[in-house]
Amino acid sequence: MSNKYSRSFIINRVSIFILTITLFTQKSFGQQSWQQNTRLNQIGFYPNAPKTAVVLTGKDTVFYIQIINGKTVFTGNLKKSVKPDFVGNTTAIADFTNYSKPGKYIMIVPDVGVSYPFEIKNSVLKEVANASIKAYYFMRASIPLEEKYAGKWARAGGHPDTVVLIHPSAATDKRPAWTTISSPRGWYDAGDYNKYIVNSGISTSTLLSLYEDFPAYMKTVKLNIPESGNNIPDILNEVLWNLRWMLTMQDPGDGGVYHKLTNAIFDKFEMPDKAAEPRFVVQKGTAATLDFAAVMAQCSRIFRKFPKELPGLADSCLNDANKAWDWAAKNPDVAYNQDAMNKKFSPPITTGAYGDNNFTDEFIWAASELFVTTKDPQYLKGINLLPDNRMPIPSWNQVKLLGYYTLLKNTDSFGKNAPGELPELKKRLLDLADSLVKGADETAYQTVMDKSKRNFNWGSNSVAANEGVALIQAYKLSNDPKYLRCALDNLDYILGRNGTGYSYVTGYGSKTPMHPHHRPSVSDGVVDPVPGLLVGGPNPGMQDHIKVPSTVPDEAYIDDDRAYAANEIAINWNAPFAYLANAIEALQNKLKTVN
Ligand code: 9MR
Repeated sequence: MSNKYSRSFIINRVSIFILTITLFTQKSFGQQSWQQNTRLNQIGFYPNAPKTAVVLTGKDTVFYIQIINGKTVFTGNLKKSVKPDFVGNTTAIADFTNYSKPGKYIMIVPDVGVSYPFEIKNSVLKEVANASIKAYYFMRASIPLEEKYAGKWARAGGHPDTVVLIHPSAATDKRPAWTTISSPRGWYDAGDYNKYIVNSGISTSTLLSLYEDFPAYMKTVKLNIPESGNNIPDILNEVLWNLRWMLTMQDPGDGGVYHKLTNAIFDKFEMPDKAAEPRFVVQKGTAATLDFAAVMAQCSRIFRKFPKELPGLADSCLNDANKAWDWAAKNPDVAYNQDAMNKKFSPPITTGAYGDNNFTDEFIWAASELFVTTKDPQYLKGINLLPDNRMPIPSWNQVKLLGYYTLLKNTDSFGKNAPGELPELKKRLLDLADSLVKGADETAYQTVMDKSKRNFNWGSNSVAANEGVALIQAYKLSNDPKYLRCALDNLDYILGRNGTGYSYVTGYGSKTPMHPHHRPSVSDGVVDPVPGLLVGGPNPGMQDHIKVPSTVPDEAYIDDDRAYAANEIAINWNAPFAYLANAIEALQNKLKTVN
């Protein structure tokens, strides 16, 4: 070692020592701001995959990766972001991809900040990925959550839903108003205790697609739920809880599907077993019926592989999917318009509307699932697969791409019935992925998500997750690792590399939501919220009238249990997050940039 080298080495070590002392003595009064200046995935990184942190500084300085309470193992130079954030400030990017040794670390930027601790190891996101699916167990209606599965979040069962009233809007001769049906099980939708078919549709399907896309990996995911060990993969066991409820939402008289099972007004903030408001099924609608058809068609092909464990289920799912499809063909334009319904029928229903009045995308999705399951080209007859050139990232009211994903990953099985539009569909999906990827590396947080302020609306975190899912689909079609890496960037966004410095998943990360708008988390007397739940995230809309600290798009977030427009949780947000986190775990070896 030359003298010069050893001198700078010693100075370097001393300055890091002083900085570490300063940082730790600041802990009690200044920790937050030190750590707020560095934004990274608060859980960690795969050894040979990209590793990026973002530093809120205009300075051109160095950064160090240090073993917790140990030596510096990596020194790098910060690089200014090409574009500014939504406020107008550039950030500084710390790229430590080339450091790959497993361990527990912090990042230090002299005079600027120190990061939360993070880990480098294989399968580093396994626990959070598991938790994102286990979250559905915690959302179960009609069953007590036992301590051996739920730990400190054990609770009594709520909403048995064995006596559910037919709302006057849903009355038929065979099922008159105020008679009752039984419609137990299912997942609560969100912070509220209602069960909505439209939102259940996309959520259930996204989890089923996770299984279909990564069957070998998903068989290894053990969730410790009551059905575990029954020879059915746990993700499917969990889906079955909701599927069995969805099946009860179809009117056997005509095949139409009730839009939702709901109270007239939202329950109070109380535990599920305390809630005693009457429950109704309300008006049937085209969106609910087609979403039901799509999910049941998908279920049919998946559960057909479990004839011993689930005898007859695949057939009845397909049968019910067909009945729903026929109803929708006869009733192609029945919107759920809650205001209009309330003018005609009583009691008025004021819970979540999930109203939609364009069903082009629902027809495409249901037809695609039915075609893929049956290979019968009749379903696609009369369906224009390319009604326009828009490629909206999926959400509860935009499901066209769910149909495209399904068609594109099953092309090998179509034979002579392959739809002529397939090459164009593939091109559009890859073009979409290219448009997402383009310029992501120029942004302040190095993510697809912070390319556009339009991403920051109600449930913005699900936009980040659903962009990730679209990128994984593109990766599966093309094998191009750039899509996979950008999907990982959006996962890093969710887990801390973002405009607020929150890891938006309850219980996973150092700075996480403690007060989600989620009735059990607020009412159970347990300090920690129910784990594994993705909150909605930044949304300057403030539809809940709770003032967020900043209306800058990616900062418009508050950890307040009244803030349902920014801090609620929901099954349709957790599902793409579960898809993304588990897909990245399954594909971690494909993220390699270092050998
Ligand atoms: O996620 C839904 C969002 O897209 C809508 O803009 C919003 C208002 O209609 O409703 C959101 O969904 C909520 C639903 O209506 C009721 N359960 C909680 C859902 C998440 O906030």
